Amino acid sequence: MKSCILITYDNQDVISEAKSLCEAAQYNVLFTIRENELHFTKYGISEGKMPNLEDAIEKHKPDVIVFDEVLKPNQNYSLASKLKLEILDRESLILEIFESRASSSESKLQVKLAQLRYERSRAKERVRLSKMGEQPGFMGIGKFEVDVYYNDIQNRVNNIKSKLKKAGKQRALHRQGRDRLGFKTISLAGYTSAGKTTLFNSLTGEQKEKSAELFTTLTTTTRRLKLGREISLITDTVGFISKLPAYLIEAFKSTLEELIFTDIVLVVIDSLDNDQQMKKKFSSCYRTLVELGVERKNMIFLFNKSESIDDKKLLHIMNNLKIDEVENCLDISALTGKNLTELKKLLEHRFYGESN
Ligand SMILES: Nc1nc2c(ncn2[C@@H]2O[C@H](COP(=O)(O)OP(=O)(O)O)[C@@H](O)[C@H]2O)c(=O)[nH]1
Ligand SMILES: [Mg+2]
Repeated sequence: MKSCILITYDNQDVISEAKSLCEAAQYNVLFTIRENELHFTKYGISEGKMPNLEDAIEKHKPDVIVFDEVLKPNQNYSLASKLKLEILDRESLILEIFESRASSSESKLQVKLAQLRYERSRAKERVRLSKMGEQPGFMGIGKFEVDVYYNDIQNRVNNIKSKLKKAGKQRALHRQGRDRLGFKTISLAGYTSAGKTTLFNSLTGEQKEKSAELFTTLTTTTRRLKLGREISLITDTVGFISKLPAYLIEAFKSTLEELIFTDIVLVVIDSLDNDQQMKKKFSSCYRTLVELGVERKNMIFLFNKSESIDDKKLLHIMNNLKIDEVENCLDISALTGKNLTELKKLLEHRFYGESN
């Protein structure tokens, strides 16, 4: 795992999302710098805060800086040369996450397409900087015409788009391959920082991978989960991300889609969010799942972080989200373990019925 210093906004929800994103991209956050404003022309971060940042770098020696906002090429370049470190802005961090999660040929193409679009939106500016001598040796080619570079990206975009048209046809086949081993499968969905990974670890934590050869398809985000005497597979998916720019949505959906064709989707909800936020996150998450073809009856709604929440509050949350299938939801705490045994029982019952 690599390490980073995170620069983000001074807001608990934003910080917690940004940290979860870093974790999903396999960066250990050594230190967090909180700012009210990250749109300063030169570096994104204000020049006044630069000494604090440099001190933190000196002290923590991170591999990279994660900047939780979009940076223009000149800002990225200025900051990187000033700090002598690689800078990942919010969108390139998200792209890294998608890249690491994409496994079907279609989702790999979608991620590549998004990367090229990210690149394309910066192409002209980068070439301009390189011509001005502000970004010497850009791409190791030296000075060259903006059109050549831009057209090259455009050609690659077109090429991928035509490949995607063909890949679409393979989707159905891919889905069928999901249950190749005959195990029941579960996936975790929900917003970033709702507690999916914590739940994933709590549920699977103590279980050792004994018969590794049986589970060659397992990755770091899919593990086996024992339910009674049966074994199922559980997958931690890439979470829903706030403020996802339009050009990243297809890549997001395709990386999610290949994981979501499971017998059950556990929709993890952060019970500590306020009503409005919770409703907004839940509806966009629910809508996307339905769009991807997940049926409501195959979803189990989990009100996580509920260790200090009473029944009255719980009813209020269910009302707010218009969830009335009591048999399909559970208040849990991934952190304290509250109702995790009940969750396993619920899954066991769903999969194997009374006989087990
Ligand atoms: N209070 C409380 N915090 C939790 C619980 N589950 C997760 N968290 C915290 O929520 C944050 C995000 O959790 P994480 O599992 O990374 O979320 P993910 O982005 O959905 O995978 C972490 O700081 C967790 O410690 C819980 O049940 N109760
Ligand atoms: Mg996670």
